[in-house]
Amino acid sequence: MTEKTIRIDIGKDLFGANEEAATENATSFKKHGILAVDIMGSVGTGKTQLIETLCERLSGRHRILMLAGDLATTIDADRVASHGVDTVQINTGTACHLDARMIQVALREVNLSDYDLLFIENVGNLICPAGYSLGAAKKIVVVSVTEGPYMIRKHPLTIKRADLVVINKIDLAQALEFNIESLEEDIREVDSKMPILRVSAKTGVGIEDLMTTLGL
Ligand SMILES: Nc1nc2c(ncn2[C@@H]2O[C@H](COP(=O)(O)OP(=O)(O)OP(=O)(O)O)[C@@H](O)[C@H]2O)c(=O)[nH]1
Ligand SMILES: [Mg+2]
Repeated sequence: MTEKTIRIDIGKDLFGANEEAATENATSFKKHGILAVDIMGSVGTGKTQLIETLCERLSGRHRILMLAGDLATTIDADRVASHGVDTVQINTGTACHLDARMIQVALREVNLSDYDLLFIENVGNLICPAGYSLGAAKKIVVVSVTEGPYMIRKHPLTIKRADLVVINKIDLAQALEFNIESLEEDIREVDSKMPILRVSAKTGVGIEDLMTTLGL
């Protein structure tokens, strides 16, 4: 009897298939003139609030669609829809991230010619979404001053994959005695060239800079 061991690199296959779908998405967004922005970050850092504030400022100028990634609810999609923005909810069930195929399924019934700006709110955590490209032209990581001082050092991979890091809730920094400079140093330690913006999605501070950085 001969015994043969075949090593299957599931990670490579899974990520390879996702990369293919992500490339298809990117091609489709480009063809339709859509800027797609993937917004990642831990639970409660203000991803939805940031999208709401951006939509308030941009809905007169841009035709916006929002895809909300959430395990179980439509809460975030409903919040954004209350600003008159079209939304599609993706409930991932047990999956801790969106992937490129989920985006394809979610957009199946959507006429992409109706939009030029797509905000994708990824599932709230700083770990899983980093491994899965969605085909978005910009990946933003939202961190905030309420998560404690070590979140960058503990999650360098997500930061490495980002195009921009937004430090949100700066209106609370003083009350929490939060050292923003030290957080920015941690980000630069991971990527010395990473663009960083200080923002309060609640008060609107820094939102104009964010729009400029995104070319909106
Ligand atoms: N003070 C202050 N509160 C904020 C700011 N941004 C968001 N919040 C509040 O923080 C809480 C969480 O905000 P969300 O926008 O729901 O956070 P999220 O990242 O979308 O959360 P999940 O979707 O659950 O991962 C809400 O109560 C917001 O009102 C900010 O800039 N300043
Ligand atoms: Mg949210």
